Amino acid sequence: MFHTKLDDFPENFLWGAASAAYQIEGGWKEDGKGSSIWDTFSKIPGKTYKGTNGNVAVDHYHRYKEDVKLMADMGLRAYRFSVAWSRILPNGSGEINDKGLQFYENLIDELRKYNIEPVLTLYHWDIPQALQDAYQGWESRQAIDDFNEYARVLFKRFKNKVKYWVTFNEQNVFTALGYRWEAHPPNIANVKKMFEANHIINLANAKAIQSFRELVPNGRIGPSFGYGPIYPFDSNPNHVLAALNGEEFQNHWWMDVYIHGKYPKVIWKQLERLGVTPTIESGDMELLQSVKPDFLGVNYYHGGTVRANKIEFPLKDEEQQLDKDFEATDPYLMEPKEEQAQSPEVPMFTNVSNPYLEKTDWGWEIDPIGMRIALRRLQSRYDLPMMITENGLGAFDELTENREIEDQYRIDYLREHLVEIQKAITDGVDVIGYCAWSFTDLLSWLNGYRKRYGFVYIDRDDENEKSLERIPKKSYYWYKNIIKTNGKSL
Ligand code: BGP
Repeated sequence: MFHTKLDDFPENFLWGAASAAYQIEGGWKEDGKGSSIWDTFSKIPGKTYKGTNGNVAVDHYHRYKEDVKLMADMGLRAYRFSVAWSRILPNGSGEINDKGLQFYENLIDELRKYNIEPVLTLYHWDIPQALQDAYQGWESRQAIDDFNEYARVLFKRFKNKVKYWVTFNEQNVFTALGYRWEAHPPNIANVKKMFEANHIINLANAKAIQSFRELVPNGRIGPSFGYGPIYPFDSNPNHVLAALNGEEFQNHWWMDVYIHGKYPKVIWKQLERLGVTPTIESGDMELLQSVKPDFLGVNYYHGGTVRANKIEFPLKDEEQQLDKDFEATDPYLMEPKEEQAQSPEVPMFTNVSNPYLEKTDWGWEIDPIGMRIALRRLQSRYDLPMMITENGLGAFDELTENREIEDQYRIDYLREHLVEIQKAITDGVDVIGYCAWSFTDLLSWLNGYRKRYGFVYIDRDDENEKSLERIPKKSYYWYKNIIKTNGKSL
């Protein structure tokens, strides 16, 4: 703290909540929807927790009016959701499915009826299976044109109804988990393919923003990046250098392209040494440099702590446990595993647990101050307005005998993060909104229905759809009051 009195949240601050199509909608084959890569991947035995999938999810497809009414009663000012590409273009390109468009139009109209600002995400990880089958999805440059075609359909239809648009959700996460760790579709472990696909997605992002400028001149568009600040394990300059490497590799590698249209040099050279740089064709860099987002979407859950690589700088005894804790718990491990790195080089950094931080039931570090650090770093490097497009706590929630949820732990988590956002605003950071993850409970990609994030409990579990009843949790009423007082009651 270097100031004692905090600024108020801006008057028009977008107090919101977020979701993604595959995680809430269900209706996976309804009204002409095609399959997405998640519809297929989740059916591969052993890939998701207890084989859970989004066939029914929390049935938002049929219950969106009830869900929006709950948002309205809460006073929500913004709702971030994603569109399932395979509802709009069941084959990925070509024939448009009007019923799919109509569903989103109905949802948007319902939101606007209650003055809830829609924040529309174009891509939250679910490319149509037809495009994966036809040309390996994001491995082919054809996906740039097909994504653009899909985006243009939505821009044209909703340009007068939606102001805020998100292009790609957590490109860093879905490329790493999908192409490197075989943990998401398309279920590949190949670093070279990861960087190739990633470059193609960068081009798709830029091309869609070009179309946006043409078709939605008054709208705002940006990517949502899964950002976590990287800390050095301690002040040993070797560890500080490792943290710099980590920040460049895990964050700037993506964000510098979004904002400046170029790849950071240090990482580019390292990838060259490893033989995994993406193929750059003529015109690529010009396309990347021709656009700039209007805002940065920031998904913040936690950062990471790193030390110099273990090969040149062996762990001290007291560091062994931190190392083990990390390996055991973090699902977003990005450091090359020896067998998968395909690298003769020593790693640029090694991830370790942070001894100062508590963890969630799923081993994610809880680091509210990291939110302020994230916002500060992003403001000073990129200088764009920011919207927190995700932040929240995944926990086991238990229904009491009175059918209530006493999720004080979630309230504490959200409150602490919001206080740090308020401090960042006081520091001088431009934050335009906050979308908690998530509005209702929903399907966690790999962790089933028992990892709950919502303000609203859904009566279902991993084995059974049960009643799908919506039950507002204690945190629902807490957030309602925060919104009503524009954050003054934090
Ligand atoms: C983000 C995703 C969300 C959501 C969240 C929580 O990475 O954008 O879709 O799932 O993480 O993750 P999990 O469901 O793994 O707990």
